[in-house]
Amino acid sequence: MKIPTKNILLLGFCLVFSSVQARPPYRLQAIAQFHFEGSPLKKSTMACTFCHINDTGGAPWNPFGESIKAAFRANPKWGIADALQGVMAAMKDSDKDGYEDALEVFAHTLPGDAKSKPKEDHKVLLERFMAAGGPDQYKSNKAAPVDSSDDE
Ligand SMILES: [Ca+2]
Repeated sequence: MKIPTKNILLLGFCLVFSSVQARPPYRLQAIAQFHFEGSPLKKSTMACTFCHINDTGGAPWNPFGESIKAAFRANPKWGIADALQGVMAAMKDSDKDGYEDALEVFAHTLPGDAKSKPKEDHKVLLERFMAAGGPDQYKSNKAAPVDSSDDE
């Protein structure tokens, strides 16, 4: 059976269009896992620019979003909850503003935008962060899948 060209073009358009849409489930998971207060329906609770360059989501991603993407590439079996947990545990400073991503999540600044960073002294903030539970406070409520492959 021959598929009309216009149907192939429509399918291609749908695939491309769906891949550039913001991922509300990712945002909702981040809001819950990072303990952000407020309505998840409001961008003021967590802006798309938390991970994306543009406030409409989609490509390109900011350095923090790129860190999450890198976690997915390194751990193909991870879901978003595992990736968020892994990036927090890495204590990396994705936007290189002197504050680790997890500290910025704790302080509610943007971990992927060097122009947004905590006003609090790094040492003082780190002490408060560790007293609150450190990176473990952003652990997923779901267990990360175990890699059972034998290719070490
Ligand atoms: Ca930072």
